[in-house]
Amino acid sequence: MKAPLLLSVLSLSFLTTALPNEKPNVLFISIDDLNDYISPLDNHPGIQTPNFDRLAKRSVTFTNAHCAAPACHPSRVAVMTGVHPIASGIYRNLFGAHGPRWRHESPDLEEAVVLSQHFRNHGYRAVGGGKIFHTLQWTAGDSQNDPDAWDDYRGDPLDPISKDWPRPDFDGKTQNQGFAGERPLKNYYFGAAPVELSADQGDGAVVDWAAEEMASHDGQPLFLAVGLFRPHIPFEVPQKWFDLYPLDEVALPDHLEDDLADARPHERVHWHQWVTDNGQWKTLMQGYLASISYVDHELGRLLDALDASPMAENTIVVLWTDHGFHIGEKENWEKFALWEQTTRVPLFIHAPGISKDGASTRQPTTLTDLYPTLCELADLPLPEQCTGESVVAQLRNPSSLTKRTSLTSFTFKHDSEPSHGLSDTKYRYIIYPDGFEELYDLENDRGEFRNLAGDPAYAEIKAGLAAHVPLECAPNRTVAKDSPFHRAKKTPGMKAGSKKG
Ligand SMILES: [Ca+2]
Repeated sequence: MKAPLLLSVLSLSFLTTALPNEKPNVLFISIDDLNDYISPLDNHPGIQTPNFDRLAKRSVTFTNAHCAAPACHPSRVAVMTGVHPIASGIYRNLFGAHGPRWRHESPDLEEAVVLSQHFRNHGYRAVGGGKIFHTLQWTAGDSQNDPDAWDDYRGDPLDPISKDWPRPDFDGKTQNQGFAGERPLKNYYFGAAPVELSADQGDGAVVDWAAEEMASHDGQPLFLAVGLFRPHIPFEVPQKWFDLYPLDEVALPDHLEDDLADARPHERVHWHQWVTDNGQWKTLMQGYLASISYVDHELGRLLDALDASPMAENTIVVLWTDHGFHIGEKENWEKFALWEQTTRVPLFIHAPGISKDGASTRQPTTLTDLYPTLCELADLPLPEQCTGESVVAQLRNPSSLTKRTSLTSFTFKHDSEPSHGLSDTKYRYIIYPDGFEELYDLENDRGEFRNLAGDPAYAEIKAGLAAHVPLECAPNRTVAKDSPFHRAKKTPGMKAGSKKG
């Protein structure tokens, strides 16, 4: 899957012409659990994301981009190492780490060069802040970050976000008070509520830190990674973002009674049951939309800071999110599935003098393509470990065709082998280890309601997509308890090393 060397060399000579004697900086923005509701993509009814529109105007929008795995940890390791889960075996979340335990979970990753380290190895200063590798607001110190891959990291690199986020006052209520049945997760972590955030809290604090890094840019090329945590649960942002979405105007996603009758069940049916039993669907949608507008605001502040900095003209800007998100689509919540709603991610790339800004491309891409893309744009060699392909051709000419499909892989809880989901420009194909298949026509069935896999009229289309399913995959990895980065300490709501979350 690697880009042909000759092509890279040719492209790079072009780049050198565009940017004489000066390495481009990289502003690498990661957002957690943000799906395609934003205005440049699906434009969910009523959504207010003016800064994503602003970013879309100054970059190429990849409208058919997919995560490599539909969960935080495996998606992020795949982006930061350039190694797809089918090569590493990291398909699921693995909790209870304090450092890059993934190096010991997968023998294929032990010596992997992290993206930021690769830039350091070639003259860059690499700094990070917020959630880049996996961590959570409520699992202090449970982090898979690699502190050695950065010149500097904001705060504690092995606890990069938990201290930033205050919780609302629930006035002594228990998690189940006033609700039927047990709320998923504990202490309102699966919930929506306004919270007061001061300037030095939440994602705003990470943006402030990044703004200072950009303002003090001294000429050494900079790789700046900024990880924003909302709209990840809990949907807790200031009241003014909730006010944008009055509850009686909140639109639920299109949904279909018995939608799962022709699909394979997922892991979160009981979450949807709790939501509908307690009348919380609109409330949670409101909280998610409010959290999206909050993070849109922080994105705007980040772009303002870039534009006011010495880096304004010579900076590659990449924005990606680690997977899609369900707010009840297919009776699912969050992620952990292989439908397009779960795997499709916002992806925007601006490369000075290269990208056809304001355009979009429907060509499929997987987030493991980011590492080789950034290498090509910055004229760095491509590490042997990388499994993706550069998308610089689509940056130059967004209608430029590829023969590839996207590839997202995941091991479901009760399976021992991975399942795969693939997209071309029109169809979505999913295959599970038991041979069950799903095929959706995304042009005519955006909600993935009608599984066409058994329809003879689509046999050829299905076979064409099935031909891209990998024949061999790394085995599913589990927690490496003998790793020096393993920690046994339990965190609220999570058992160390559990597969939950
Ligand atoms: Ca995530």
